[in-house]
Amino acid sequence: MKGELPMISNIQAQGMRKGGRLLGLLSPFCLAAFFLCSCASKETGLEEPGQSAAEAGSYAYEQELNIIDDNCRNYYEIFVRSFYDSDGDGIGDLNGVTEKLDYIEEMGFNGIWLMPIMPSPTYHKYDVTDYYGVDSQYGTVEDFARLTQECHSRGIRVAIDFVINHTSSQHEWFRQACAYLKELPEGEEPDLSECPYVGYYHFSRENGGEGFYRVPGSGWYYEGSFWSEMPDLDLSCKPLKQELERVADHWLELGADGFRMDAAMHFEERDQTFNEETLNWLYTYCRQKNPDFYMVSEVWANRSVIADYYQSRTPSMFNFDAAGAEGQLIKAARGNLSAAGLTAAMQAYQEEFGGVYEDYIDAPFLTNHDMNRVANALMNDAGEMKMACGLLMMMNGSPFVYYGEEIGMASKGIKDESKRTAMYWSRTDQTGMTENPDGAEVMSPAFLPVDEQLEDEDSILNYYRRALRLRNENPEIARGEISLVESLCSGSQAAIQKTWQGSTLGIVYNTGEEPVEIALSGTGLETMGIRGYLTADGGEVTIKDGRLSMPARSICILK
Ligand SMILES: [Ca+2]
Ligand SMILES: [Ca+2]
Repeated sequence: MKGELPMISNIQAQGMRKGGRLLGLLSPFCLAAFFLCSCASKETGLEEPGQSAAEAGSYAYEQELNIIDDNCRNYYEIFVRSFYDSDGDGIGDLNGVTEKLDYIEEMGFNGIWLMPIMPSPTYHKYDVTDYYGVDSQYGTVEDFARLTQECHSRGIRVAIDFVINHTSSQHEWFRQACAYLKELPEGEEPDLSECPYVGYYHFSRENGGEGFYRVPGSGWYYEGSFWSEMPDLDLSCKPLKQELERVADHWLELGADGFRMDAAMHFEERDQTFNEETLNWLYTYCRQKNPDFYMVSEVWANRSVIADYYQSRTPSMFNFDAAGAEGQLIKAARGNLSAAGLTAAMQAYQEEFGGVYEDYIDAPFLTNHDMNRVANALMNDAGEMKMACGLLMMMNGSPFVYYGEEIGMASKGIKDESKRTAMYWSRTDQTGMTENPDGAEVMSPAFLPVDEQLEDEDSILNYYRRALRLRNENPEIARGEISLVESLCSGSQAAIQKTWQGSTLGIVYNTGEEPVEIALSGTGLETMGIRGYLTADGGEVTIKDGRLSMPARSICILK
């Protein structure tokens, strides 16, 4: 494919980039310039800013990696079905994930979240029929054990989706409970010693209204708050909790390092304290088995409710305030929220989440499997899409990247299937490419597949890689205490400092469409030098006489 792409000059490339698209922008000259530069800087050991214009797009600030082995990680969310197919049946599988670990590692991720892998009748598998197995479409528990082993040897931790608000209506527990209730004579109470599974769910003789369904052929009802085929579990039931502890043991023994807790605010619809206690119970249990155990929970709610859930004293809640087309990060990327507004939000998260639970680890993200993709929200504007990535990667905690966002995949319409389409690896090599979920609407991609973006220094993918690299070079980004540099926070400019273990760095933002020059004198940043930067147009950030020159849509790390 490389040979077929046109040779284009930097000037042409710059012009085309302004059009917002990245198709066919491979420039061997650019690549050569990049490698020459980084070699030169390594040899001299100097971090010399100010390359000539001919080297625009080059990057001479690469630092040593400094990856801390804790639970602040760079997570990659994988829908296994659509990721990589190892055996040619068109369905992605665990061995496919194992095969792509080089890719994941080289991107700079050191954690993966696997969407549900347990046996299930649905394509998304958010309704489990066996908590101890792996769905045969995805492989076996042995495949999972091999995957975690391979991950661990690369310093990657594995979180799995743990779906305990409900099971599948096909789960043996539910089937046995329904069969028992059907046979129960009118007026008689269920005997849990005869059928303990009746206690696992919310059965009642009363129709609870919306979200309740009749057990066919009986006078009993059950709660199914999401769907009739997803009966809700009763997580106050002691035998069920003991069973779920055995399930946790099972997955920890197979090498899982953490759980992503699905639907945590729905455990009991009107009892937040119960939900927090339930998270705390499972987390405490797993922590006893593995002191490094991680938990991140889905509480799809506003900032103050998310803050409340940190009362569970479990590590992470997904930051839904920052996420999605109307979340703080994407809004800031497209200019609907000022950079100053975003840094103020960052400080608010620190105060509000940290104020409830000191050891919280924020879990920011742009999109997930339930949301339209970044490309939709930003109308395929590559510059804004890179900006969104850069803003995410400067956040505290553990950022989560939904597979395919690093190449600017799009989703069409509102159907969930369309948000979960096949990872676009290549247009010439179909190896490992999966089929799309049935019913997915697919549109032709606006950006190149992985193999071609890897070759293009200015691709969205390489922007992600550089942004992840900055996190892996600078542990202060994930862990530092934030303080605003108030005098530089105005409109599309903002600056903060982050301090961790006595080490401070500055982060300066220009989210605007114009280059800016920022005077650092008197801000506390004036003694720092450029440590690294991200620019949407491939331009450079430079410092001269205490003035920082930043291209449009750029972020600079000072230290
Ligand atoms: Ca397969
Ligand atoms: Ca529930």
